This record gives sequence, structure tokens and C-alpha cells, in this order.
Amino acid sequence: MNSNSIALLGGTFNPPHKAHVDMVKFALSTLGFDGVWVVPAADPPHKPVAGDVPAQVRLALTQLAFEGLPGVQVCGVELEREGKSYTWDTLTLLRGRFPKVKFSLLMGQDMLETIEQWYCAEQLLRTTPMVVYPRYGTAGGQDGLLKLVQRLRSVYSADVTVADFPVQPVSSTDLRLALAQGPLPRAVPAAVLREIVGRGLYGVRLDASRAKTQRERESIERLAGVLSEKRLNHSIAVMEEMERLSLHYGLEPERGRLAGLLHDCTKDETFENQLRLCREFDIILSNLEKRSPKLLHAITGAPVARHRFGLDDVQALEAIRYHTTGRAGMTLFDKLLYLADYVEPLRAFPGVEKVRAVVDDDLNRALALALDGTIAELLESGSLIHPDTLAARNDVLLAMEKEERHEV
Ligand code: DGI
Ligand code: FE
Ligand code: FE
Repeated sequence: MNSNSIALLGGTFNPPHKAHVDMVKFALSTLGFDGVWVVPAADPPHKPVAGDVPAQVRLALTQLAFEGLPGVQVCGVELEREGKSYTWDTLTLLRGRFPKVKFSLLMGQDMLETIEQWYCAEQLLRTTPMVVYPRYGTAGGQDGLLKLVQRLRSVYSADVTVADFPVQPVSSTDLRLALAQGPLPRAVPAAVLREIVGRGLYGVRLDASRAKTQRERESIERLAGVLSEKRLNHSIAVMEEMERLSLHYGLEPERGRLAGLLHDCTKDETFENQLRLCREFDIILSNLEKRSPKLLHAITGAPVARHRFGLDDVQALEAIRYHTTGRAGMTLFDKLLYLADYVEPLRAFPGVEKVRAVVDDDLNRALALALDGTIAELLESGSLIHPDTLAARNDVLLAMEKEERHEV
């Protein structure tokens, strides 16, 4: 603990989300703090904890949200005492424990707008440097923020800095609603989301309750018999991601959802069963396919979706058939399924954030990044690369070049 300039970010973290992570990253990269300590409130003074999620659980979720970020510590100090978690008490305690550290506070604009009602507000404002992140959705707006900051400076000699980093407004209420009813929110880091799903917090249940039609309900019930719990969770997450992407890119969302739900329907079959299914459906495998077991579930998934789950949407069946490798000349449906599978919010692997960042703006670029990521991983592990994977990659690069030429 030899750092001497530490920013504290308090909050309820119910649940922690990416705007919290972005605030902390900005404090470290740009505001010059040596470290950030994130402090979940045991019993927040200003409002009850929705859903009564215990402090221990919110602390664990917060740890997952910030895991692996250098310079960040999640601090359970507010769980050590009874009663309301007043920031002034926490600061006093930390200053006693770490007399050499200079503590500042990070907060969103909405919090600063209430600060004069906080416990020991005047002491807090007179002794503690604060950085406020603008949130232009709030009552005060940009003008209101500047006026407030000026007033706090002149009345309390407060040391308030406005961060040049407007935070995307994320409503925890909306997040909790999305968790309970779908679609799984992208604003929650994957590690946190997995924990929430694993523990069934916020009323999340990835089962037939996520169905919007009788058809989906029956499919989910049937899938539950052939897929592991993790794989079913993933399938439902892809269904919901497909709905989002379909609405965005102009595919009928019900078609997208069903393909997303069924895309991995044979993923948990054994190798022997995959070969049996190939024989049953008269599929002739290439040598390379026989040696790449991971590819078989896409090849067998399409006829199983058709004959066992009654899916008769030819474009959906083709998208399932090519969801693992891609192919030359991918249709919109193919691309959406490939990408929904790659970026659904439970996915956590290196490179996924880069694809998430562009998937709503540029489908081809997202696809190229995803295919490059897959190919890089295959090279890294010395795996065979299917010609369809290479064809998909080259094809999308050529399509992008063509688009660029037309732009000029
Ligand atoms: O079924 P999922 O795990 O949800 O995802 P997926 O169907 O995209 O499968 C991903 C796996 O498939 C991953 O381990 C990489 C592998 N894969 C993708 N393209 C190729 C490939 N494996 C080989 N051998 N060759 C490929 O071209
Ligand atoms: Fe798959
Ligand atoms: Fe999948």
C-alpha cells in the first residue's frame, strides 16, 4: 500500500456495470491517480437496495467486475460496520488506517447533485477532493453541473474537478429488469453476468420462461434434455442477442430468435453420435471435417433442427449449418448468427470486446474481426483451419474493400 493518491468509488453496485468500469479506467489512465478503490455500500443511506441483494453478494459481483484491472482494489470496509454506510465515516476510517494516503472521491453527476444532503456534507466538501463525471441525462444538465460546481467551490472551498468523460447513463433499474425478463444486458461485464446467472440473482432464469412463443417454449424444454445447463444458457443468450441484432439490421426477430436458440442443438452429442447423425442424414464429411470434431455440431445441427425441432426456415437452417466456420458469400442471416454466437453477453474471451464495440455499427467489420480472432486462435493451438473459415474471411475483406471504393 505505498500508493499515495487514491480515488474512491462508492456505490450500491446492484449490479456493477460497464459504466463503473469505464469511470475507473478513466481515473487511472487520465486523472493521474495511483490507484482506485471501489467501495460497495453495505447499507446505502439514500435508498433501499432493490431486491435486497446482500452486501456480500454485491461485493463479490464488484470483485468480478474489476478483476484483472491493474491499480484497482475492491474494498469491503463498509461491510465491517453496522448501520448506514456514510461516506464520511468510511473516509474517516480509511484516513485513520492509511494516514499517508491522499483520498479523493469519484462520483457521477447525479450523486454530486445530492451531496449537500449527505451526512457531514460540509466536512466532506471541505476536506475531500472530488471528481465528477458528467451525466447529461440528469435533471441539472451541463449548465446545472457547472453552476453547482462553482457554488460548491465558493461556498465550501470544495476541490471539485469535472472529468472530461461523460458517462453513458446506465440505469440499474433497467438492468435488473433486463436480467429478469430479457434480453440479457450487454452493459454488465460477462464475468458478473455469469455469476448472476449462476446464482439466479435479480430473478434471472434462463429457461422456458424466456420463451416468447409456444414454439420457443417447446424447443427450450426439448433442448433442456440434450444440452448441459451452460450450453442451454448460452443458447438462450444467443436467442436474445439474435433478437437485438435482427431488429437492428432488419431481419424478422422471431426468425432470428429461433435460429439462435437452436444453433447448438447437437453441440453436446458425442463424436460417435455426430457420425451416426451424419449417416442418418446422408452427410458426407471431408477428411478435414472428420478430424475436426468441433465442426460437426454445425453440420449435424441443421438437419436436427429441421427434423427434430421442426424448423423449416431454409435461411435459418443454412445459418445454423455455417455458424461455426462461416462461408463465402454469407447472407445477412448467416452473419447475424455468427456474430450473435460470438458476442452474446455471457461470452468472455480475449478479443470479444473489440467485436462488441463495432457490431452495431459495421456488420462486416465485426465479422472480419471475429473471423480473424477465430483464425488467430486456431493458428495458436495448431488446429486445422476449414476452407470455409478462410473463404468467409477473405470474402468479407473483399466486400469491405468494395464498400470503401464506393464511398469515395
Ligand atoms: O459452439 P460454440 O462454442 O458456441 O461456438 P462455435 O460453433 O463458433 O464453435 C467454436 C469452436 O469452433 C472454437 O473452438 C473454434 C472452432 N472452429 C471455428 N472454426 C474452425 C474451428 N475449428 C477448426 N478446427 N477449424 C475451423 O475452421
Ligand atoms: Fe456452435
Ligand atoms: Fe454457440
